Amino acid sequence: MRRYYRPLVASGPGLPLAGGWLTFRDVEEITRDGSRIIAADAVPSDVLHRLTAPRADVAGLSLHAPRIMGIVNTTPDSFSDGGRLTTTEAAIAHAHSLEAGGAHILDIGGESTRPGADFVDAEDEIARTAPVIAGLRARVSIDTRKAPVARAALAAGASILNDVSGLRFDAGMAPLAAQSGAPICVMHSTGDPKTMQKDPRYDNVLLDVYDALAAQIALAEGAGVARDQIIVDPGIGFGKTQDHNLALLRGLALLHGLGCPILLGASRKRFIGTLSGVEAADQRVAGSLAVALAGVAQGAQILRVHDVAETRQALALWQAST
Ligand code: HH2
Repeated sequence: MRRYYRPLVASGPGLPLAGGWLTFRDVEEITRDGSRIIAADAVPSDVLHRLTAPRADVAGLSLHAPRIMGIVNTTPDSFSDGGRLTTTEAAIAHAHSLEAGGAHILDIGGESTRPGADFVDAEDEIARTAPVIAGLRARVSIDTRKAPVARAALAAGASILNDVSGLRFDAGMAPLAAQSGAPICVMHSTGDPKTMQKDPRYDNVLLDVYDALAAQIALAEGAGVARDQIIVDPGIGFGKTQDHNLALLRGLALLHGLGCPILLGASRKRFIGTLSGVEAADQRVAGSLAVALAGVAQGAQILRVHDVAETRQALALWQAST
């Protein structure tokens, strides 16, 4: 039976977690039947290497400390900020304000992937995103499922690919990542945005997401993508109930066993509203910060957030006081 290894993270003496700011001495060895705690030196050496090795830089950005990815949605219908940035100028101005607030990466998206969102043609998505990217000098990622949109974004100056379908939507995405050498975020999702929230089911959400990401990493490597250029993301809210989201957050450190940096995107999402009783998405900042810090406390290297300056402040205090 397949065994999975979740490092029990700490901050004292121990082995470094992904070469970063946390350590671990013990590991939860998990099977689909149960789990037990074992010492780190009892973990198979290949897994232990993936759990401890420093991660490669992402587009020149070192991951020895948590990094902030600021969200720039050029869409009319994103769940929390849709319709605010429908001109190139407004999107560029917002991107500049996120940069000033401390964003290390700007994530530019031209198609909402919130539950129930409508499909956007590649030409429309390119028209929304490429001029914005061309107007920026920052480190930019393109949030798209479509290879033609990603290609146009790279030509306009983007250096990171962010695919919420985890390479399932467009077979051209992995070859594009391979040929361009751009790092790619492979996010876990099921179905598509129209239908993904209709009764999502898993045997064991944490282990199922781990296995699905491992399969997509293998697919990417098969297409020629270097493993150290792959970022993984559990896909909070994408084909997941509230319980699924919480199980993934609590068990997040398991994903370090994939040997790739972890990106966490929980900002302002519905479960934060549900658990806090706050309906308006732009009022969910405090809950978003709490989840972001919970992610960092499990070694997530990149936080995808709407509220960049607030996240930077929270991170600075978290780092100083732990
Ligand atoms: N979430 C959203 C979009 N892109 N990319 C990654 N890697 N991880 C995420 O969790 C993620 C993502 C959805 O959030 P948002 O962009 O705010 O909304 P919308 O899809 O409605 O534009």
